Amino acid sequence: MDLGEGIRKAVAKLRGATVIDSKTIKEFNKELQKALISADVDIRLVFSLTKRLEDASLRTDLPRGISPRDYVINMLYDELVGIMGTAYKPEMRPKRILLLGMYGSGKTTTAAKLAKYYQDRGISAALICCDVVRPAAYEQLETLAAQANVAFFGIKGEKSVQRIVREGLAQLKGRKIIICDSSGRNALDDALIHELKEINESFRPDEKLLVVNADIGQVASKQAREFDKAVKIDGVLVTKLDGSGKGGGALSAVKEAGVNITFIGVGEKLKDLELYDPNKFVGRLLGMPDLEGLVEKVNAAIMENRIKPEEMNVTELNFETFYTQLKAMSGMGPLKNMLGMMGVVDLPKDMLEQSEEKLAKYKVIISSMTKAERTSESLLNNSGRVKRIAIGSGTSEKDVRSLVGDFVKMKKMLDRMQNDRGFRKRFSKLVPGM
Ligand SMILES: Nc1nc2c(ncn2[C@@H]2O[C@H](COP(=O)(O)OP(=O)(O)OP(=O)(O)O)[C@@H](O)[C@H]2O)c(=O)[nH]1
Ligand SMILES: [Mg+2]
Repeated sequence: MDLGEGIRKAVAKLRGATVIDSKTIKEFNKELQKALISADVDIRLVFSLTKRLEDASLRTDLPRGISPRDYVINMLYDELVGIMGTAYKPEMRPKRILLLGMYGSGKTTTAAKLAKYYQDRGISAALICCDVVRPAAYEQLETLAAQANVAFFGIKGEKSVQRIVREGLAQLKGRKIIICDSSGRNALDDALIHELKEINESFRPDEKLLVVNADIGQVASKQAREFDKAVKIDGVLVTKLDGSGKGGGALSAVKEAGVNITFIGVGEKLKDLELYDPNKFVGRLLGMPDLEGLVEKVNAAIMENRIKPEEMNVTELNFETFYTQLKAMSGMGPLKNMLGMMGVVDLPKDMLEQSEEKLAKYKVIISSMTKAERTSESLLNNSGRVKRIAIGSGTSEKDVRSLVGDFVKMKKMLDRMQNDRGFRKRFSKLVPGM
C-alpha cells in the first residue's frame, strides 16, 4: 500500500466519524503510524507527530467555527509539510553543477533532466561525462544529451577526470549551465572521495548535488551526512519517487540531515523532474488538488498538441469532447499523476491506463456514431446501435461498450469535481473562463 493511500484512508475514516473522541483519535493515529512507518519514516518523528495530533484534538479552546476534526486534519497537513523539508527555488543564473552519488541512484538520467530543465527555461546547458568507471557511461550520457538537445562533452576511454574537465570547460565556453556527471560506487570509499575531490578542484562547481534513490528510505539521512562530511554537498536530489513506497521516509530523512531537497525525479523520461515543494507533495498524499501544477500541465499540453482552449472546456461532456479530453490527458503524461493533482485519487486502474492503441480505437468508434449518438449517450443503451457502430468502425461490440463505460466513469468524475464548490472556486481563479 502506498503512503498516500494509507493516510487518505485514515483521514476518510476520521472525516466520517460521528464524534471525535479520544478513541477515534487513537485509532486514527494508529493507522497514520502504520502508514508512515511502512513508508520508512523515522519512528521517533512519527510518534512525536501523532502525540501532537492527539494533544491538539483534546483542546477545548479551539477558535469558534472550527471543528476538532478539521483542526486535526489541517494540523496533520502542516505537520507533514514540516517534516518533509522546505520548497526549493533554483537560481536561474550561469553555474556549474556536479552530480554525485551511489551506484545506480539516477545521476546520469538526472544530469540530462536537469540540463533540459534549465535549457527549456532559456539558459543554455551542457553535459560533461566524468564517469570514468562505468563502461558505456560516455554513450549513455551522449544519447541522453542528444535527446535533451543540449551540448555534450566527454573523452572516450580517458581515465583522468581533470583532463576531461579542463578540455570540456574550454570546449563548452558560452554554455551557461554546465553539469558534470560522475561515477557511482557501491560505497562512499576512498577511491570515490579521491575522484570527487579531483573533479571538485578542476571543475569548481557552484552546486554539488547528491543524487539519492527514494527506495533507500531513512538511509538517505546517513548518506546525506556522510557525503556532506566528505565532500560538502549543497543539496539532495531524490529520484524514483514514482516507483517507491518509501518516498516519505527518504524526504523526511534528508530534511532531518539538515540538507535541502532541490529537485525530485518522478519517472524515467527526461521531463519527469520537478522542483521540490513539500506542500505539493503532502497535498498529493492527502488527495488535495495541486492546481498550479495542473494548470501548468494543461497549458503545456495545449501548446504541444495544439488543442484549442475551447476544446478543453469540461462543462459539456459528450462523446465528441470525451475524445479530446482523453487525448489531451494522454498528452499530459501519466493520467494518474494528472488526476492525482486534481485531487481525484484511487480511481479504478483501467480508467487510468489508457493506451495509445485504445485511444485510436475510441477515435474510430466515435467517428462511426451518428451526430445524435455523439451528444446523447443514453442512445447507446440500445444493442442494435452498439452492433451497428461496432461493424461500422471495424471493432467489436465489447470495444464499444468499453468506450461507453469509460465515458460514464469520466462523466461521474467530472460531476464530482464540478459539484465540489471549493475546487471550482480555486480552479476558476487559475483558469479564467472555466
Ligand atoms: N522510475 C524512475 N526511474 C528512474 C528515475 N531516475 C532514474 N531512473 C532509472 O534508474 C536507472 C539508473 O539510472 P542512471 O541514471 O543510469 O543511474 P546512475 O546513478 O547514473 O548509475 P551509475 O552511473 O551506474 O552509478 C535507469 O534505468 C533510469 O532510467 C526516476 O526518477 N524514476
Ligand atoms: Mg551514471
